[in-house]
Amino acid sequence: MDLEAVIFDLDGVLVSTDEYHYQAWRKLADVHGIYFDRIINESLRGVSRMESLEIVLKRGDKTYSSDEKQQMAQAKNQTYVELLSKLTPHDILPGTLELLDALKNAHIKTAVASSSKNAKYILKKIELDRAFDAVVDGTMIQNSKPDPEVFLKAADIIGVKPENCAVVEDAHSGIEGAVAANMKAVGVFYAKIHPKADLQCNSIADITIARLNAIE
Ligand code: B16
Ligand code: MG
Repeated sequence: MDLEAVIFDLDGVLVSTDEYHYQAWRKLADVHGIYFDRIINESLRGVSRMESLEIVLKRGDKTYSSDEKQQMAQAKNQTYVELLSKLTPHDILPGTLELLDALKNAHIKTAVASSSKNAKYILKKIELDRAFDAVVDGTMIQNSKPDPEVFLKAADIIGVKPENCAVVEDAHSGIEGAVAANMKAVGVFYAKIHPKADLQCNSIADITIARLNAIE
């Protein structure tokens, strides 16, 4: 590919906030007597807060009003934000700073494309809030992954054609979204095995510019 930009997912790619999402959903589910485990949690990756709640509630046997659902989503977010307050730059996943430096030296643009409404807070906590050419978060989109909107918006802001962008994702929904945006998809962690991933890496530490450029 002719690589001009790399668009990064946030939760689970740059920082392990995915574990905090799990803990916060787990607490909410326990309070309401709903079964929840790490396998169900996997299906929430990249999915918006309200859509995630609907998936969690499917395991329960009660129906809730939309006001009750709003309160539940708020309670989950409160737990999550409390956990986020502990974040420091030490939580940046290994290899991230090195890759960002290499991309900057090669004049390749960078962006964050996250479904999270907390993305800017997280980036501030880990002191990466000035590290990217653009940040598109859950407050700026109508449709979350697997919709391509978040990636297309990021590409538009940095002025790079979708086909010249590589997306780094840990979510199956994110790989689907990247492919739908006509971008190259790099799967890490849980998305490594996604059949549509153009490049499969264990983590961000395995990504090099040479490997990205070698994508067909
Ligand atoms: P919030 P990403 C996504 O972030 C998470 O993967 C997903 O689990 C979460 O539900 C979603 O953000 C919304 O997050 O409740 O903080 O707005 O992976 O797209 O960076
Ligand atoms: Mg993610």
